[in-house]
Amino acid sequence: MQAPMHYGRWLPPLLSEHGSQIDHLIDVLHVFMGVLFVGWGIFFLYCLTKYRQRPGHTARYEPVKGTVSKYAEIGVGAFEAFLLVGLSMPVWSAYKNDPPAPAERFEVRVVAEQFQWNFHYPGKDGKFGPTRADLISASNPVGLVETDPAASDDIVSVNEFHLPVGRDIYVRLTTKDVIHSFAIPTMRVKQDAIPGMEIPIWFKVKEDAKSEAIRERMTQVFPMRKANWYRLRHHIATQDYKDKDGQVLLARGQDLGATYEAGQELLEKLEKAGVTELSMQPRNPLEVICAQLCGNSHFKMKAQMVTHDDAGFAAWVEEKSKVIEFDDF
Ligand SMILES: [Cu+2]
Repeated sequence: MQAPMHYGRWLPPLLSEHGSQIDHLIDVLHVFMGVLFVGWGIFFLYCLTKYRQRPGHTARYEPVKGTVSKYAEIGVGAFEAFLLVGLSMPVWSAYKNDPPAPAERFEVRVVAEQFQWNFHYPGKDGKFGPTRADLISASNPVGLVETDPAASDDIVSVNEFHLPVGRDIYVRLTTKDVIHSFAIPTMRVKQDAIPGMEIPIWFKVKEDAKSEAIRERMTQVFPMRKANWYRLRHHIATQDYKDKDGQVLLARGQDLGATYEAGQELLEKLEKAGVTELSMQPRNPLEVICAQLCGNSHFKMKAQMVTHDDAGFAAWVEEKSKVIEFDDF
């Protein structure tokens, strides 16, 4: 049994190989900004009281010639230069100058649109079928040329991003309409998607970060008085909850229902049946979000991310490739 995991109050769990240096940078920046905020705040309050208007005091209009503030400014400037040149640039260059080799990486095309994420996989042959803008439709969201042999086993998945763990993932990112931003908080991945451009971004999901394992590690026990539908609507039960006659009210793997009313009703029943706490886990702990305010439904531009081991991923590819072939006939 691995240690429990939760989103916490600071950064979300880190599930990619490259992310620890980025986290370190974020930590250092926050501490520095905190020091500046408190320091300047104290100075501001000091000035407000010391130089407030009162009888017998007149304002002077020449600039102040204080040495303390001059050295403080120089110190802040120097430290900011260090943050940029000493910390940020090395992290950035280590990451950005070293894309995984074409022979080793696993490529996925990601096409953003208002308001969904389309994922295009090459399928079992490892070759992407060609795409054309004029073929784009509701049933063919990336405009795949379905008659092309390379396209026959391609997989197009809408709002579901399946990936193998422990492999170099190389995302080729573009968008059909406006600028979006491809963001996976748990992977420390964020990249703008620009119309007319294909921008690569790469990362590696940690070996132990399979969706299933993460879900188990995120199991949480909620006391009944803290349970409500809004809080738990994306959670599933980890065990059966029964009433006094032994009838199952909430089965293992199920959620509290699709609506607030249904959920609250179920919670009342559970409470009446003597349930005092609920053991729940997120249905899907990983997601892709859009980090660019891209229109009125930006908030729901989300994809579920599902991470598999190699065998699980191969099984998914097998299953999905079949569906496409079936559709073609
Ligand atoms: Cu968007």
